[in-house]
Amino acid sequence: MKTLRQKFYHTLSFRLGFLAVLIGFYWLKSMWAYHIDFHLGLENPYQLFLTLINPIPLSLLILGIALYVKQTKAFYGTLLGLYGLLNLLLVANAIYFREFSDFITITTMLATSKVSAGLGDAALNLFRPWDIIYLLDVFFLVYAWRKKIFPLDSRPLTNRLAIAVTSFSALLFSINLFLAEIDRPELLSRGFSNTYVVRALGLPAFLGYDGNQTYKTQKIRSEADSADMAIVADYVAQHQVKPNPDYFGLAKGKNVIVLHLESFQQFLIDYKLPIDGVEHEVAPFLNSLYHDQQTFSFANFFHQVKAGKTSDSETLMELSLFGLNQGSYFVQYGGDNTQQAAPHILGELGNYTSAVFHGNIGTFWNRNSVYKQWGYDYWFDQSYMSKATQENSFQYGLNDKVMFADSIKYLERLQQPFYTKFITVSNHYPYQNLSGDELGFPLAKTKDDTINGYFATANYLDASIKAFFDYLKASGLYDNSIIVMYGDHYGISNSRNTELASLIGKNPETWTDYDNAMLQRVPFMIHIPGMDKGFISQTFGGEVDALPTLMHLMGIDNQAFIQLGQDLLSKDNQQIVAFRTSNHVIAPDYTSYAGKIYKTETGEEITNPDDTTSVRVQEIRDAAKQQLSMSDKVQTGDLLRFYTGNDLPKVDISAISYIDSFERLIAIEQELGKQSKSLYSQLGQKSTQSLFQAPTYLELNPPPPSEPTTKASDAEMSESSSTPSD
Ligand code: GP9
Ligand code: MN
Repeated sequence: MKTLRQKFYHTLSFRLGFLAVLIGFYWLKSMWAYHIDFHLGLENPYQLFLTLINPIPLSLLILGIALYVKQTKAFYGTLLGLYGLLNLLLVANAIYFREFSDFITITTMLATSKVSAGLGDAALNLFRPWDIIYLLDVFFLVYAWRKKIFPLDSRPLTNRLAIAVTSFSALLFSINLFLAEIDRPELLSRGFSNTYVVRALGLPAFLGYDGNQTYKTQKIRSEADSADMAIVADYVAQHQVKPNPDYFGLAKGKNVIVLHLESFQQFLIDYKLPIDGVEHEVAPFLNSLYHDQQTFSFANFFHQVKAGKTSDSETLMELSLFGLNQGSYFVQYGGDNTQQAAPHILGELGNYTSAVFHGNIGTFWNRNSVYKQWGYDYWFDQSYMSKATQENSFQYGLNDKVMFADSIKYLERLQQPFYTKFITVSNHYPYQNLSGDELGFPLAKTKDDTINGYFATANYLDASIKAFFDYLKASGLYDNSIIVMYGDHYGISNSRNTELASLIGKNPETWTDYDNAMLQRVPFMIHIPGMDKGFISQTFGGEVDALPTLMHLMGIDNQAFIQLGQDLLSKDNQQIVAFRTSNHVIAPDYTSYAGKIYKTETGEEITNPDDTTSVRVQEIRDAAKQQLSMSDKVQTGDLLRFYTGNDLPKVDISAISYIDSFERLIAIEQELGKQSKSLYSQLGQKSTQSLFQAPTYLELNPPPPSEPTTKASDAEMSESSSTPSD
């Protein structure tokens, strides 16, 4: 009688047997990835069943290619090579998913050089000790090879048998596809979400599907024409809302300063981090602005980004159009498409000078090209600022205080009015980016270091914003500027939310998708110094609504522009917030998230909706879908090249250069002479750089004298004081 081990070794000694064992390994690892690393949102046992079968057909198809190779070593080499590729795809996705909650697409792969500059440390941080599981088969194979536990099979399969295996795998895949369609009709033609495809068909199928999508996108662009533009223009005309006369033009002619609050979520507003019975206010300065009468604050404002994260938020905020369903709009289209962005509109209609300040390299997210297309006159990236060192920066750029400090030199030379954007970055994943005297804000004590560090970096961001406001006031810029602030996207991804739950007074056991949805709120505040009409609005909106809101405050009616959002201060706002991810939508009455329906006010799940509810939920789902599809038409078809509804000229990118910007600013000042409206000129050629003061955390919160010394001296004091009276 053969032992089990002998049987196993015997199986391995056949080409087909060895292949079957590899498929077995791949299956096991896939199960681990599906159920531990990915969040596939399985809704029923049938979907679970699909995940159990889907790794087999395509791994058999792919590994089966090796069966056509006759020569022994070449066969094993090909087989292991293909096996390595399959596994690479699996492991890379498992790690990628941890931060992006999505799968790697063809475009992500093609764009990695553009987007991953400096990802190094962050990527390392994404590894987990249990990732060793993904290497167990490698250990086994190395062991088997060293110990020669089975002989290599030198008998090739006949072509007929190899073809039979290929055909069998194709048949299995057809069955898989058929079963998947039962669960989700039109799975591939309608492309609900990447997650749906992976959980039904597996990763290689998703990659193939995605490749086909990418090819089609290129085709869409070349096939689009002015008739498509007319459809979108019609939609926009029907959905635009009238400005609110109470607020229209309130900020007309003022400088606009946009502050991008990296990864800052709305739950941090008014939040106090409880540690050992002591509460620590995370964002005291932003909280004060939030409640200020000079600020329009929005309590129900949601980010709408997908894989393009920061770049998606910029697209939404400054084009009032969405990013893409896959990858980053900046990377794929932003450098080429005709676009009517905020800096260009204000430049043409209000003679604004525009500039972006950010402490990362200029190529990240393809910004060097995109900002030109958007008509930004200046782009002050890291090359215009301090040299990055271990102390003053991390992999995504300079610390915010350094970035603000180094920006003043250029800001004070800009002709007014100006439209400027400052992109902060210190509060960026993995939230361990501070050092030296900036350390000190208490770390939370959960099992997840990403969560633990988040509050400290957010507090640093808050302090940086305060320092910048102090500068604006001291320099005088404050009085004729408005300051727009927004959180770009979540900082804590859904996969970590149950760990976060207890810190925000929730029970991780009863955590729902509704809670995930509500955590996608980010701050949106428009601070207008000297204005007293500010309030905290409960209106539901998203980043796509920011530009119409801003334009109306600036006194520019957005009627003639292809902007998909609605002014949040208008009385006619429809308050339907489309998420870019997986058909989620939120309205004041209902929230539809991950296929479930909730009452937005209470979070109560509605499992058996009555007719009225169903009709209404369908209505908001359709509205969101339509808005996204209009955006996709514009973005992927490059439709604004056909738009004639306003006379905004196309941006002349050949007239824009981001080299020697400081010299050009000075030349403009000199040319204008007495007419120069830069702050520097207005102050009689005096620099305001020294007015920016950003005390460190330790300076702001000096530690109390250390415990033992205090006790010792207390004891001494009481001893010495008590002795005489005795
Ligand atoms: C990089 C910064 C971060 O320059 O804006 O982008 P993100 O990783 O948040 O998309
Ligand atoms: Mn970001």
